[in-house]
Amino acid sequence: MSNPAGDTKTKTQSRTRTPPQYKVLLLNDDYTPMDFVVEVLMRFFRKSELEATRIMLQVHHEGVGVCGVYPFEIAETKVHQVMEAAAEEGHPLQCIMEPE
Ligand code: TYC
Repeated sequence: MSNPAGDTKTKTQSRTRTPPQYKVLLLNDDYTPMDFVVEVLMRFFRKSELEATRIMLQVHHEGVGVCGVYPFEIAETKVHQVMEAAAEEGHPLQCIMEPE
């Protein structure tokens, strides 16, 4: 046994375990209305109108922007919610996730 006394912690492990985190990203396109993107950021990512507008404009100008960082299943749910809302309205908005 590598730790016979059982009273020390392996140095390579973090003391507080946090689940792996995933960035949820919005991608720019030429057709989705700016107002719709702002609404999505407020509704699904709980952003203020000011912050939602800032993120939307960042995506518009730079091509991609971070909506938030979450554990895997929450990130996955957010991506589905955004894609479903966009599809319902006929917008080509793309939302993806990637490891932080
Ligand atoms: N580029 C879009 C427009 O000019 C606005 C937009 C912003 C679309 C962010 C998608 O993730 C996006 N209407």
